[in-house]
Amino acid sequence: MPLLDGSVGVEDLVLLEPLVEESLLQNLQLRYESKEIYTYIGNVVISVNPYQQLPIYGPEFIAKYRDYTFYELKPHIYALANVAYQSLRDRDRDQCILITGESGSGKTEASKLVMSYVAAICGKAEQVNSVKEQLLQSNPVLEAFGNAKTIRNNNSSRFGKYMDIEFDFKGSPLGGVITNYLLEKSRVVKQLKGERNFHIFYQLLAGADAQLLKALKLERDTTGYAYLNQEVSRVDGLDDASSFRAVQSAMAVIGFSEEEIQQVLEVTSMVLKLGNVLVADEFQANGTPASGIRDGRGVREIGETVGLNSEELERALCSRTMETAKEKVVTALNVMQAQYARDALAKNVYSRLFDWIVNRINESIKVGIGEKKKVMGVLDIYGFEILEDNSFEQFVINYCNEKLQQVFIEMTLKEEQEEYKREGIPWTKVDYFDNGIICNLIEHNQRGILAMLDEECLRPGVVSDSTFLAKLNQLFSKHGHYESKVTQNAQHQYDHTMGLSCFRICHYAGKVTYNVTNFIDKNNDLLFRDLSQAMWKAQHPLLRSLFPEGNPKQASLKRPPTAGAQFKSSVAILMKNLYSKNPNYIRCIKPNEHQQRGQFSSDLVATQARYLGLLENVRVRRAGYAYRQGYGPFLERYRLLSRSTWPHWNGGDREGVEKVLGELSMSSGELAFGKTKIFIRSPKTLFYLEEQRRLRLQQLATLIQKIYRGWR
Ligand code: AOV
Ligand code: MG
Repeated sequence: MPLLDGSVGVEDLVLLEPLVEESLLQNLQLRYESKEIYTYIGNVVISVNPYQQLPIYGPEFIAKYRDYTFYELKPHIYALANVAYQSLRDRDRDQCILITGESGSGKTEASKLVMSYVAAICGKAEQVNSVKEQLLQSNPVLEAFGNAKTIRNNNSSRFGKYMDIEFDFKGSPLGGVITNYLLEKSRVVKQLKGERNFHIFYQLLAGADAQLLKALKLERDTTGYAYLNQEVSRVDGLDDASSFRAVQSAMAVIGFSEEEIQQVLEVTSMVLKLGNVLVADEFQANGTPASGIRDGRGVREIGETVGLNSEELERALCSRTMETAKEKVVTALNVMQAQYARDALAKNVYSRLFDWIVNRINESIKVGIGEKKKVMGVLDIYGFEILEDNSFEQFVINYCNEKLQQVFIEMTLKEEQEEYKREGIPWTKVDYFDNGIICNLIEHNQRGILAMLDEECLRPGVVSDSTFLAKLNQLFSKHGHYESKVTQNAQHQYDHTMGLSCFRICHYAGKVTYNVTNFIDKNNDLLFRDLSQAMWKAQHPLLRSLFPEGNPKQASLKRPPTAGAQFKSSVAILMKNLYSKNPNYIRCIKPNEHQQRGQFSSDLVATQARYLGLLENVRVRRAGYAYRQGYGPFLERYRLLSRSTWPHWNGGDREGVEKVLGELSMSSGELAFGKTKIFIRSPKTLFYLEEQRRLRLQQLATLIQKIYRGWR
């Protein structure tokens, strides 16, 4: 129970004195500088990204953590994974592990540590090993297609991921289910300065052998591809060619057939080639501007790769058919519109391919219906985001985090309450900030921002981002967590940082200003029907299956749900899932903006500590009793403080603890004796106990020395 090693700060922030932001940051920094990257808040693990390989992982450490209870060793993700797994196996409680933090803070690495720990300690049979392999090998595949180099992280996940790992009643893994959220598909066609497209494109070009490249009609050089040559192409520390081979073999382990792998690569190369399809000005017979494909080669090659008539594809890219009940009208697109259509197609094909890959993995790892399962869910999802320019994506990501914060507070409180109940200790109510009002502002079925956005998207007549904003301003002018230029003007507050096309939400983690430009378009997320119908006509079985709505027989006039509505419903499903499980939290923190080891920027960490609600977490955790420990381990540590229990004690653990604490004359409200644990209200009392223990150990050492000298 090394909770209070003075040299590296407290191992549990619940014991922090005084409890203020400054001391919290100092404590994290002190620990970080001593390479102690993990710190607890009760059973929550805070992890500060070390940006270096620390010698604290692998079989030796796994073996250690497996044999000890939570507080007996230094804080570690392994300790959390161990508690979660044991509680799942022995107490039959489904678990979820929620990993949050901003980009580059170490979430994905943490999720892999959890998975590898659990894989190492659960089940040993041959058949179980192949399940484990499949589960673990899903990571390189999803990372190849869903991760990219960004300015924040060389291996940034551009999608959210929730994975249920399912076990049998003995705790051996059976399989799992992966759910993915909101792939950042805009990256396929455009990357920010210093960033790359998704890894797989570079991996494919670098790693495919000459034969495969030829079959896919690709060139090795990335600079020939419009979607790849915008920014950087190489990343220090990433070996694209060997990653490609790893991805191929991972897909095979998971159970993709050779044809399936080939088809996935064909669709991937189709996306690359779409970027090179040049759209140029043309004129219709009547002189109105239109568009045409300047260099037919790209379109022809795409046609050959995926079995699609190239004229059909060209027509779909350059014109649009409007259907009414009575007639069909074909209009030519101008260059801008045709380029937009081309990029929209590339983004759509890629994101649907990604969904297909996730589904395909699920098919391999799924567990038979009817088998009774125990479940451990692992959530690795984007943290709260405040960028310089925040758009629809940040809006939904922050909404998701708002929901997760709600789960977090409610479940932490509930867990506390349940523990008190289990232990037979009276519960005192805890005050906390309830962010339900912000969640409501966004998600309310009739009057929430998402509902307003949908209403605008579906409303006939002229709709635009500004009519949407006007609607919000009207509806929420008095809402305590909503601001805009208009509502500010009404209140005679002038804030020059906010543009006219913006609204601001006061999230639990801070204020974020969103620019409504493109909200309507991104929420609509519509692909021209001409394009989906063309894709459906492809001979390529995989590509074709990605566009079921292109089948004219199935095409209904009903539009698919909007991006916002889809996200909201998947968040709702996720929340329901999380509420049904016992939560375990890993809160990841990025220590600096440079992906550098050893640098700790207090300001940066302070912001994240606020977004993660760490202080609130500590406050809730110690609102009642800051510290609790089973009678056995507690007695073991402190029994040397009482003559009744030292050097020998033959009674029960609880009686022993009563003896020790009884002799130290503490105020009565300070302690509570639960059924299996002792509860201590303030950290000061624990420090006092530790100090007494230290003095006593000194005394004993001197005594032993004296005896030893006497003997000589
Ligand atoms: P993220 O998942 O939180 O970002 P990652 O887990 O990808 O962040 O971590 C970013 C990088 O930090 C990794 O590629 C490693 O180089 C390093 N790193 C993280 N954790 C550790 C660790 N425990 N030990 C050593 N190095 C580590 V994002 O997906 O960007 O939201 O979008
Ligand atoms: Mg990640």
